[in-house]
Amino acid sequence: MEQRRWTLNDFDIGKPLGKGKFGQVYLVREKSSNHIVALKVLFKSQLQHSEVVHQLRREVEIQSHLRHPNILRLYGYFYDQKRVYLILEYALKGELYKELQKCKYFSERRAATYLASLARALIYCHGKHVIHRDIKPENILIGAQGELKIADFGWSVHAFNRRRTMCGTLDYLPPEMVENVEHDASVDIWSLGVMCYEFLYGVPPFDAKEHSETYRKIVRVDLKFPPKPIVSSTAKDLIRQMLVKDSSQRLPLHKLLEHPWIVQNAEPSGVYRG
Ligand code: AK5
Repeated sequence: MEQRRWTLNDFDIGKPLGKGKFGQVYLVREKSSNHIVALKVLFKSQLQHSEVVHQLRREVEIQSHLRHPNILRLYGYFYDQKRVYLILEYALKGELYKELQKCKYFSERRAATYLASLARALIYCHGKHVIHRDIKPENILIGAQGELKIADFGWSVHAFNRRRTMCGTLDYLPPEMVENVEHDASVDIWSLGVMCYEFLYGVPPFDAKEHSETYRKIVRVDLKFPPKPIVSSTAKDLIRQMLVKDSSQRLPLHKLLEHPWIVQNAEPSGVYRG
């Protein structure tokens, strides 16, 4: 999929893969190469707010510079009068949150393998001064080999771009973001800590019925480990080192890769095959 001008006529449209924010995603085949990709269709009428258009432009710009096996590729985009189309890598095994729902929670081997692959993807992003800020199972897909693919950069920013208002779930956000103070790449360490907990327990750590209750738990770092399912103390140690209120004290991602729980449990190949 080289750089060129695309139109809808270049693709055979297959089954819908799902409905994301602002649009529908289809499995499609590029006619001349037979390449299978995912095509996201965004309606311009729903992108009217200049804020969203700005965000989309920024995202396409950021994505075009990222190449990593654990980050879903954005190959290109095109548009017509009514729609904007994003040409995305197709992730064969679908959505991570569905896998988690199906299994309820993951084994330590699976969780550690996933965590290490996400840490490597984020180390790569941070090296390019991109902080993701929206790491959660809903934004992660699974490729043909079982490898994770961070898929949605809808809220990613370049590191010099700080502070903004938020909407949606608070569950994965660190104290400095829910309190809307300055933040940096260490926000992604926090979100990864939340994900690690969710992989092992099936629910995020600050989950609550009320938004206000989740907010309170996050800012106090009200972290509790239920007795069931049984989780090793090395896993809990790692989670405690990531979910630290003072962002400068969170375990750096390269140290996460050296943590005993990761070293002992993660597949060296970086791929969980079950
Ligand atoms: C939209 C409006 C405003 C930003 C955006 C950008 C990059 O991935 C996006 C955006 C994605 C979305 C492949 C599967 C899917 C599935 C997706 C589509 C995922 Br299911 N099996 N294989 N994809 S679902 O939408 N990704 C993206 C790099 O909409 N940005 C501002």
